[in-house]
Amino acid sequence: MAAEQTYLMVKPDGVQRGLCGDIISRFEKRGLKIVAMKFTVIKKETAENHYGEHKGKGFYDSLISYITSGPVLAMVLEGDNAVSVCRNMMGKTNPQEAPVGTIRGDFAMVTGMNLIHGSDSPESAKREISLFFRPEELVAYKRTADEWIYE
Ligand code: D4T
Repeated sequence: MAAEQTYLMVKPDGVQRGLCGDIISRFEKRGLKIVAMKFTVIKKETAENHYGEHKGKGFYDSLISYITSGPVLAMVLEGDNAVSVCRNMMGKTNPQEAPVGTIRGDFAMVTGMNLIHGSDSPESAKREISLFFRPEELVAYKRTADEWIYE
């Protein structure tokens, strides 16, 4: 098992709808390991940094006001190929195209309220983790269940 870390975030709609528990539970049950977690309201400048690649697009302003509109649950999860495993569990950006069984496919209806963010590559994960967490906030520990999750 090559441990990879990814950045996940339950967005303000997920928090307001009381879906944090359901979402965390899916990742835990799958076998992802929780390394860090933080409940916070994102500052505008952090949001602009996080979504910098979308600056200038038609949905950019509403994206920034949505993501800063209330608390989010930010987390770092670890596991074998964690980035792609978590992206597959989230489903497509447009929830109407996300298969049933994925988080967006089960709980969301439109792209502008798609519940969850997940890093799209290991490089993005590193950048996003350092944007939202200080190094000492990532907790290193041995999880005994790993013996029953990985061969
Ligand atoms: P995030 O980054 O939030 O996990 O979403 P994705 O990785 O799945 O998708 P993305 O980067 O392409 O989009 C970021 C964010 O912008 C919103 N969005 C996107 C939107 O409101 N309208 C749009 O047309 C697109 C493409 C949703 C997610």
